[in-house]
Amino acid sequence: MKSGFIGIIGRPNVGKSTLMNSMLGEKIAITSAKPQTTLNRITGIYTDLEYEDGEGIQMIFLDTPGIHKPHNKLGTAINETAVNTLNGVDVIVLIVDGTQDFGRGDEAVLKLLQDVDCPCLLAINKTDIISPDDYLRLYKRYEETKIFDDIYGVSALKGDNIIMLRDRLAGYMSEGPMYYPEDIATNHPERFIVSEIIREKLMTYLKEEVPHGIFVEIESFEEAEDEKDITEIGAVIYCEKKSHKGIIIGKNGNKLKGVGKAARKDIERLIGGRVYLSLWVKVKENWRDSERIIRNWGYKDDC
Ligand SMILES: Nc1nc2c(ncn2[C@@H]2O[C@H](COP(=O)(O)OP(=O)(O)OP(=O)(O)O)[C@@H](O)[C@H]2O)c(=O)[nH]1
Ligand SMILES: [Mg+2]
Repeated sequence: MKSGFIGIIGRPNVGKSTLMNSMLGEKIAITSAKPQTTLNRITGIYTDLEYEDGEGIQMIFLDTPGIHKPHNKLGTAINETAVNTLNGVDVIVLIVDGTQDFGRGDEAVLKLLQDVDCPCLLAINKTDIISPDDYLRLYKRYEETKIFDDIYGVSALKGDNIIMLRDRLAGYMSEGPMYYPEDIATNHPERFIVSEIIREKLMTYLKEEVPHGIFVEIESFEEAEDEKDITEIGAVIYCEKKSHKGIIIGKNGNKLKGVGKAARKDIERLIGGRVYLSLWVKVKENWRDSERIIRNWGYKDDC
């Protein structure tokens, strides 16, 4: 059996989570059009027991928060999570957004990679919406750094070149144990994935500052006892300001109802059964600057 760990690294919103989901062929990590959607290291497990005439392979992808200039303690903590992932993996994939020119943020990420001694591949993402000229310009800029074993143009959204990239990554796996059972695609508890699904809908449906100050806590999770039964889930949405609470709930509670409905559909797909979802909204002022809350809520990477 071959196995190993792959770190997925890059600036916010470049498509890291979309890329991981695409390589897994399954949605594990939440995604949205807003930066800083991913706040934890998200594990995605790809197992193929038929690989190389039955030798088998298990690739463990680690999707990370976007590396950025932090403005609060949460930002500092999630940056650390991403940077810590550079160590202890077998190979790193740096993802860049092909629609964006090379800038200082990219320079900072390259600097981090220069100090890492594991192999790196580059994926220039969003090729479905970039011109060949822009692609070539970025390709040359990154090629001259000599950091990357190879550079791929991919579209995580459309699936272009994704299997090719995954096959190439498989080459970096080495003789090793099967870390997880073959039928699991992530090691995160169901409760965590459920809270992420709710956060994804809030990221999608809310504007500006509001979605970034949100944390979702699952308060109760009563699993259905049989197929006819319904799973009952209660979740609290914490936001940073009283005014945000009103925005989240919306006129006549319509916003929250919409979020609940969209989240419920995805949760039902995840657990394969009917779900009753109750959502409450509470205010915890400036929690993104509270060391204690960030640690308690699991955003501090202690590895
Ligand atoms: N057109 C296009 N859009 C893409 C592609 N890949 C991702 N996106 C979009 O880019 C946005 C960001 O995608 P995410 O996967 O959430 O990006 P991320 O790098 O994980 O972002 P953070 O977790 O915030 O760091 C979403 O709106 C995606 O649909 C792609 O190949 N083409
Ligand atoms: Mg992400």
